[in-house]
Amino acid sequence: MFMTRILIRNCHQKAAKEIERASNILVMAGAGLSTPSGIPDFRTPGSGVYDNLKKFNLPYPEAIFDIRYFRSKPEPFYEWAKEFFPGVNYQPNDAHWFIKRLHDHQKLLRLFTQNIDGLERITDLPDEKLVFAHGSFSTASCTFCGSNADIDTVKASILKDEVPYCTQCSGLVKPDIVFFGENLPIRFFTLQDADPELADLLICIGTSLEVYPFANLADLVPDNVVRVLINRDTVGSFGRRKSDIILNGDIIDIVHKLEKEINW
Ligand code: CNA
Repeated sequence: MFMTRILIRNCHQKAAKEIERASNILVMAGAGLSTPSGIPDFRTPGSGVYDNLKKFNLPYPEAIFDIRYFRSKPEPFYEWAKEFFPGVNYQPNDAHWFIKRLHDHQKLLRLFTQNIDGLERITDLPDEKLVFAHGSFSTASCTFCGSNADIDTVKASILKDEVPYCTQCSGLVKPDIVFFGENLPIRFFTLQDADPELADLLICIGTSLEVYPFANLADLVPDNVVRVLINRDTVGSFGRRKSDIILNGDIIDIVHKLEKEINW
């Protein structure tokens, strides 16, 4: 017990030292980053999005984010979107602010996020530092003709329980978040090629690393770059490289410990 505690404390110290040393930190994040804000992740048993979808009678849980299912039955997605539209019900938590602090200390190379809740933007991280790998609610377009739609009008419709239609072709309009069956933004691929080579530390936070191609990013940083995992469980290839630092536990507890070590 005593030994375990010492080891865990040393891990936080080690990670803190790496953060102090680094000046180009690549952060990759997933739904676990936002669970402390009250937004359920996909897979945590009992509280994840997929466990809360029973009322929609979906043929399979992922259908809510499947473009083919959406075209035939868009209401479940709009009902979900009404709850999670950025800035309506949820606010950034201390882990989002920890990433902002990395930027304030000129240490953040980029934050690649799978999250579509937009909480990173609310911390005022500049767009140039952000990659919304699975899109975001900041723009919207027609799923039929691709025309851009005014996001404020789309938001107003969704909040009023009205299905938004395209003004050009009457097709279904949705915010530009990436559904299963749709391509990731080009910005993701461009920076996925460039950033790993520039990074001098990788921090992976709150993701099961089960969704590709996003999950690949963790393996694209060169072997000599230390990788820090902040997550309840050990995921992906973490632990396979000798220099990996694995911080298992609650994200908020961990970032508080790191900030204390760094004296932020
Ligand atoms: P996931 O598969 O649900 O994994 C989340 C991971 O975070 C799991 O390993 C959890 O154990 C861990 N975790 C959750 N809460 C905590 C916590 N408080 N402390 C420590 N660890 C925690 O989610 P991924 O992001 O890996 O999956 C990718 C999907 C989820 C993407 O397509 C996202 O768009 C999608 N998603 C996004 C949101 C959002 O925008 N907030 C919410 C739900 C799903």
